[in-house]
Amino acid sequence: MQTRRQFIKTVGVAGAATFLPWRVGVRRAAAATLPGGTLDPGLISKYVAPLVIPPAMPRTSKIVQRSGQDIDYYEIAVRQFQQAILPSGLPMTTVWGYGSVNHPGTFNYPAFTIEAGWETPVRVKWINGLVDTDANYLPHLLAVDPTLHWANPPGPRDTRPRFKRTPGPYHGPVPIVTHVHGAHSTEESDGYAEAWYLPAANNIPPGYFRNGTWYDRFKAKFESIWQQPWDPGTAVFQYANDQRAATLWFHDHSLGMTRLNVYAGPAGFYLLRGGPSELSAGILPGPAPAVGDPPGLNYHEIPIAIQDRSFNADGSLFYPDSREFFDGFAGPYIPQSDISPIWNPEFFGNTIVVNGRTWPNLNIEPRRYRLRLLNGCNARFLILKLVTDPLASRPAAPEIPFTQIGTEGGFLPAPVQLGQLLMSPAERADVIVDFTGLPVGAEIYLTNEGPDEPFGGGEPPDDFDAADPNTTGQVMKFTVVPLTGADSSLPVEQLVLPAITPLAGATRTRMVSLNEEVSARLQDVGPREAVLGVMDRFGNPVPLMWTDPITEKPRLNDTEIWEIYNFTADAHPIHIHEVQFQVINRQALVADEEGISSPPARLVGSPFQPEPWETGFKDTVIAYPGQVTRIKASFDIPGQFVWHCHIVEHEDNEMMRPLRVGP
Ligand SMILES: [Cu+2]
Repeated sequence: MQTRRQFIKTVGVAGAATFLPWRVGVRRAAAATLPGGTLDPGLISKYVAPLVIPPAMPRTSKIVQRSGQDIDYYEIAVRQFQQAILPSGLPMTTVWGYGSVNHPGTFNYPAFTIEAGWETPVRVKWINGLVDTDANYLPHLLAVDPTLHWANPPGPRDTRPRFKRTPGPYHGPVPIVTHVHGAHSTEESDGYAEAWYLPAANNIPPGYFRNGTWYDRFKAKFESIWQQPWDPGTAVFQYANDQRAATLWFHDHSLGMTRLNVYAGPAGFYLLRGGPSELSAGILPGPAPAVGDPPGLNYHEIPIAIQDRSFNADGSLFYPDSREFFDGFAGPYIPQSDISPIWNPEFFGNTIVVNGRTWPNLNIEPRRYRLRLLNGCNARFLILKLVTDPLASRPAAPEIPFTQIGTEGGFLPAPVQLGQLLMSPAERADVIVDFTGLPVGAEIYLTNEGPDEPFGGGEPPDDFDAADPNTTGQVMKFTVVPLTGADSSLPVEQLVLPAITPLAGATRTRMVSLNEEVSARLQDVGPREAVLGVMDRFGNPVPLMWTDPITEKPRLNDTEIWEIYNFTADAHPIHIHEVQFQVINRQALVADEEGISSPPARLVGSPFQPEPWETGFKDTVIAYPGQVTRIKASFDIPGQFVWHCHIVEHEDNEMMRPLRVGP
């Protein structure tokens, strides 16, 4: 959603890039900084703190089963703590993060990495530990808008409550529920948005709902299957890990407050290894962190979570506490109008935080590295490049290529060499970067040329301005240090990736729609909410709310094509739970000069193929404005799931719908 509309000229980014020879020299560029908190991002020194490589999460125990595979068991809480996100000299930041309750040193933002083995189930007791030392609940770090359709513990739960006057933010106990993004989960373990739970605090106000509408049902189901109780303030989920080896991640998914819970910190990598869709050990650069590693071990497989954040001068996280921040609209709000008082349609931070630190540096050896990149931003699309001059005019010529080998659902059918990586929120890129031959002392910068505003496709500078080169246009630095040992990983030209078994033919094609709702009563106010829906047979979208009857009801084991019609001005990263899907193609719709399609939808031209990096399995796909995006998925686990936009501000305000597989 944006006020500035751009003409959508091109789609995606060019795969073929020219690589310039090594060069040095830094030029100054100037651009306005995004508004944010009271800490000027220009005052934050870059590349002074080392990148934190999240260690592996230690298990609580191994559960030995009489029959079948043993289970890796974890007890992981979300807690509040302080962390040095800003460089030394600046204050610490209060954040939330996951950690093992059996290992007190493991609480970190982002979380330590869960290392999962193929077909070895992982069971996690997810604990809502958002309490103080007296076991009283902690309120949210950020302003919770109680006028959305949200968890609403004061009740009625999981509703859009009614108000006689415009309310302030909710300060009560915080619901959480964790979703492993990309996991082939059963319903009771998927982190359904209405299966949230409050902490088991001493002072939960009387009459408050302590868990969401679906919690008790999933609790009963899990307990009957696995004979492990869900204690108050917890949920126990189990993941079969019966999917392709892949880069998954976990984060909060509570109804109507995911944007705030994730922004506060709880997220981490979940790496599934092994099985027939894995490469033999030693082919790719390694090692990755493992439990029990000696200190000082050099890692050559590194997960990198990129997030934008803003800060206040006291080190606290900044996130808007009023709608006015977004578009200046100062009211009247609900109930005098239909505009929520606090919710912002999107938020763009003015710093880049990588693995929990602003603009870190990683010392690298002149050899190959495997980087597992995650766009963990709320709303920001990233266009990443490796360059030697972080302030070069944009677009910069990429100087070191990425060889992308995997995406959300595991390895691609073949490596793809790319000059830049386009990543929407929640997408992952598993890449090899070859630093071989670089001189000791050389400095390489990971830069971002995505826009400091909603993305609608295309490239800078024609379609949008690249991110501010001084702040959000920079991500992290790599500094070359001497090689410590031979690189035994295969050169990328010799890589052969595991085969892809395409999904069977589809038995049904389903048309769904992405829509933006403006105020019904006010003129010249920006978006009120973003809405998913279906299509009627005349090509008109039928927007539907979270509470409308379920329309996406695949039969068990059916393979379906979903045609995602985008009637908004922006690209949306669409995520479907339970499945890893294939991108079939995209096709243009008749659109106005700004690239926006108005109903009824009319297809134009021929369908075009997915990008080379979209040819594996994915769980999140960019649906561009003025287009239909076609994906194919096989729904092989029955139950209640969701599909949604992964711009989490959208997801929180109606851009999520239930998905029911089977009866
Ligand atoms: Cu969206």
